[in-house]
Amino acid sequence: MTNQAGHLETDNGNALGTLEKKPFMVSLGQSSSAVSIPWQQRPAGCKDVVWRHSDNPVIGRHYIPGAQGIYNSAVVPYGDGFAGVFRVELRSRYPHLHAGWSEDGLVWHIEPNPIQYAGDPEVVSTDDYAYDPRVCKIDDTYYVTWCGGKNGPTISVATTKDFQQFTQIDNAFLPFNRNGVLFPRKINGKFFMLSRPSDDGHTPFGDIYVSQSPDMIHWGKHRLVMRRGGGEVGQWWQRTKVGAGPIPIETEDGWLMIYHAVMDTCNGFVYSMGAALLDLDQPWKVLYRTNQHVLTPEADYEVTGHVPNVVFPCAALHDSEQDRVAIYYGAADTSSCLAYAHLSELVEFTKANSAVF
Ligand code: BMA
Repeated sequence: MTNQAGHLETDNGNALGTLEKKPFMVSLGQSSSAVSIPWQQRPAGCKDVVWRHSDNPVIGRHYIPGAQGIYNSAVVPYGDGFAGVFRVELRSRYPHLHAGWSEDGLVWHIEPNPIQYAGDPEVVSTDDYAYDPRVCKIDDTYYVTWCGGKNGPTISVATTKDFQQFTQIDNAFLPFNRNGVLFPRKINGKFFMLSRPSDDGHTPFGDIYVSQSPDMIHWGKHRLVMRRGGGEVGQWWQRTKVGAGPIPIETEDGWLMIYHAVMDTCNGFVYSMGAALLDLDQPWKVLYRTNQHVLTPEADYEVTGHVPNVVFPCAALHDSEQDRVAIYYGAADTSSCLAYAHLSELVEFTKANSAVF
C-alpha cells in the first residue's frame, strides 16, 4: 500500500518509506537506558497488570511487500535505537528470519531479504525454515536463537555484532525442540538456555527445561524448570504446554520469565501469557508462577488472523529506572504487537498470585 507521497504505508498508517536504511552504529555495549523504550501509560480505568499498546498491531501483516504475516519476533536495544530479527512469511508461508531496525521501537525498517549466514556449510541453514527468533546480548555479542529446520525442528543459533553479518553455529539441541531462550549473562561461569522439547508437528505437550554450556556449543545438565498442567491447583489456561518467551529479566526477586501457556479447547489451542520468577543462581528452581494469565487473546487482532487466539511473546525491552517493560508479542500468527507493564508491579503480581506446581 502506498500513500499519496508515494511512501510505503503500513497497516496502521505509518510511513515506512521515510525511514531509509542507514549504516549501523558501531557502538556496542550501550545500555538499554540510553534509548527510550516504547511506552504508554495504563489506560484510565484499566486494572490489568499488562496492557496493550493503543495502536496495535505495530507491524501489520503486509508491513513489507509480499508479506502475509510478520509476527513472533525479537527486538533489542542497539546503538541509538533498536535492532530486531523478524519472522516473515511471504506467500509461500515458509518462515524466514529478516533483520530490521528502528529509531523508536515502533516504526521499523525490515530487510526484504532473509538473513544469510556465514559459517560451516554443514551447519548453515539459510534455505531452511526458521521461526520464533529470540535475540540475547551477552557481553559484546548478540546471539540469535530460533526454531530451525536444519535437521530440526530444534534450536538453531547464530551470532552477530552488527545485525548485518551473522554466523551460524551448531544447533544447541537434538531434534525436536523449540523456544530456545538464552539468559543475558553467564550464571556461575556458564551460558544458560531455556527450551521446550517437542515433537515435529503441532506438539500437544510441552514443559520448560534449562541447559548449561561452557561455550555455547556443548549443552548439558538439562533440568526441568516447569511443567504444563496445574489442574490440581485450579489451572486450565496452562494445562497443555508452556514455553519461555522473552529473554529473562534480572530482578532482585529472581529472573522474571514471561512465558506462553496453552490450553486446548473444542476450537483448538489458545495461547496466553504468564510470568514466573526463577532463582537467580539456580534458574531451574521456580520461586513464583502466576496462577492466572497476564494477557490472553481478546483484541480483534489476537482472536482473528492466520491462527486465531494466539498471543506469543518473544521479546521485552525494560527500563529499570523508569520501572517500565515493553513486551513484543505475535498476535494470531499474523502481526507484531506491544504490551506494557510496570516491572515492579509485574514482579509483585507474580509473587502475590502464584501457584508453583
Ligand atoms: C507454536 C509455534 C508458534 C505459533 C504457535 C501458534 O507451535 O509454531 O510459532 O505462534 O504455535 O500457532
